Amino acid sequence: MGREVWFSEWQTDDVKLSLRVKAVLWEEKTPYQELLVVDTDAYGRVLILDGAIQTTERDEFVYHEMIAHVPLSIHPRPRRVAVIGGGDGGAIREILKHPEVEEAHLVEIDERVIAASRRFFPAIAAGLDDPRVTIHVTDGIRWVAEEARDFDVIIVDSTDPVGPAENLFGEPFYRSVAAALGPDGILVAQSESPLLEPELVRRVQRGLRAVFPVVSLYTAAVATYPTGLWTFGFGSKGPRPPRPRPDVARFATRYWTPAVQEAAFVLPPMVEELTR
Ligand code: AG3
Repeated sequence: MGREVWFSEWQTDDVKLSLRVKAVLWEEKTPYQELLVVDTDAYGRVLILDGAIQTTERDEFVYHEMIAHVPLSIHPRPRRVAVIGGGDGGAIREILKHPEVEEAHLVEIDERVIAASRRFFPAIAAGLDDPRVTIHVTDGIRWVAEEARDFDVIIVDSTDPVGPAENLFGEPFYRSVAAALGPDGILVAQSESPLLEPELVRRVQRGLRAVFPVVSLYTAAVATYPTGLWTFGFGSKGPRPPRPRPDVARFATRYWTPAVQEAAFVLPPMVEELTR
């Protein structure tokens, strides 16, 4: 019998998600984290950082479409957009579908994530060479505080709130993001599973409320993330969710549509209570 190799993400001490591995494509200890790329039958190629699944070929579109199109379709004219984290390039690829976008900045602390994505996930990294894109390999907290001004949309596509991303989940960072946004500016930040991390979801909502006049939350179903139900915090200086503006461009998507977006802001009580 052939040998079976499995990758398991320990989602909690008591729960793991295991994928049978066809091949280990890359393994590296970067200055910031353990980076692993495996190929699987179930989800295609999978990018894993410090043991946590970030991106799979089969379901990445859900998360990347929802983190990008929601703020970009609500902002009246998103010309300057930044992604904090998101070194795989998936959010950038979606942002570039909006013809209003003139500049898309990727601010990734770990250059090795970008390199691995270019090499093993060319379809996800595809947008990174677009002339509208500028890549900044630096600490997102420092970049937002010192270099970012007059952005229309800032997207926080971070890892879990442990390790390098820890300080991306809190009021001080959101304050600094607000200062880097123009008058109609919108911040969207991935905010983890409401079933597994209710206190984190609450903390993000509280932090956003302390800074932004318009605050909300929406969900999406991401198969390979813990519990499958994922949240995104939404903070805005003016534009209100959930509706996309009527003139939003048409482009191909597999999860996001204007109707899905509106529905994504309708919250089950167990999620709604985390926004109060
Ligand atoms: N960033 C969110 C990943 C969180 C997943 N957590 C986990 N598997 N424990 C994804 C980056 C994709 N651009």
